[in-house]
Amino acid sequence: MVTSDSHSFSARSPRTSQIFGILRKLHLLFFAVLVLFPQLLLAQWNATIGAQSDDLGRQALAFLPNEIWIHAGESITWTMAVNEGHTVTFLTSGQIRPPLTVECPGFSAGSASFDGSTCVTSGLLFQGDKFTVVFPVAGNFKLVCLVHSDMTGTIHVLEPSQSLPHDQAFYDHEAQRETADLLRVEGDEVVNHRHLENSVTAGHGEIVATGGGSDSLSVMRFSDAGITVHAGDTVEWTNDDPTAAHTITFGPEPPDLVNPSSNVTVDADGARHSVLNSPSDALHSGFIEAAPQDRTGLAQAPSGVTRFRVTFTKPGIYPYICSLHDVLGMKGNVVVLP
Ligand SMILES: [Cu+2]
Repeated sequence: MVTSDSHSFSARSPRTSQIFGILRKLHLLFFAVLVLFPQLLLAQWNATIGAQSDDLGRQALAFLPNEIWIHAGESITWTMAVNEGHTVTFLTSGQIRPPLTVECPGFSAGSASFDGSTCVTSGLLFQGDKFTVVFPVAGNFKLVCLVHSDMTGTIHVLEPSQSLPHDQAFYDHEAQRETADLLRVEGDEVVNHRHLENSVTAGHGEIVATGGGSDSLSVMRFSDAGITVHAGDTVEWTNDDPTAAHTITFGPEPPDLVNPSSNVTVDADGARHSVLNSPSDALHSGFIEAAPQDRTGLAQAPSGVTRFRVTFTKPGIYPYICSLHDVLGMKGNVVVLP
């Protein structure tokens, strides 16, 4: 082969040699450019936000996957796959987590750059939205969603001289595996395991840990969405989700979703309680949710208000919704017989 190549080179016309000479120079120039501007070799990575069942009731609140290794200067594009809203947020080390309405403060549209010195967040993203973050410097950065506290991840940004453990195909497969794990079907409906006769489970969920952070699953459904009782009975709703808030809302949604309407009182055991006399009456539970996770070094959080009771005095059909998740189909009726 060597002999043959040498022969063919020596046999070229001056014009052919000239072309080959230019190509060799371009070849060298190409490598010189890559040495001087290594970002031209940089990869663009992709990940997904959220997964959901066909009926929208099971929501995987997760970055899929939630741990990615990349090189400094590279970027990751997250694509939203679900109807539930999420954010892509990188806070600075030690930063107090801001309310969603305050954003980071401020938010970036479409893309941002994060080096650990200034927080970065997307706005509230919905199905089909994309958000790209460039990571110019090496470091290990925590990724969070400002809406869901147990939806976190880690981006490991390595120096270009270090090798990366995985390729995009691995992350695509990992995202599929985590999605299947979170959405695995244990029955379509929320299981009602209350001891009281007239009880409804108002959503349930679980938190799943990975090496990169936490994923969570929320089932956005009422367990017995057509419960039948008699006039004078009391129905009790309990939120079994470790992280998601829900509401029980009769009539129009009030402007303030967090707090209960003025016709709600508090029972001795801390559960909220009200009386409905007509299907046309308005009533709002406020957020029914578990207490946040306690942590050493932080003030103990008060117990969560996880229960709401309504006493029905008159027969009728009383439709209600979760004002946060009715768009996902979280609705029910209480049928009150005489
Ligand atoms: Cu809800």
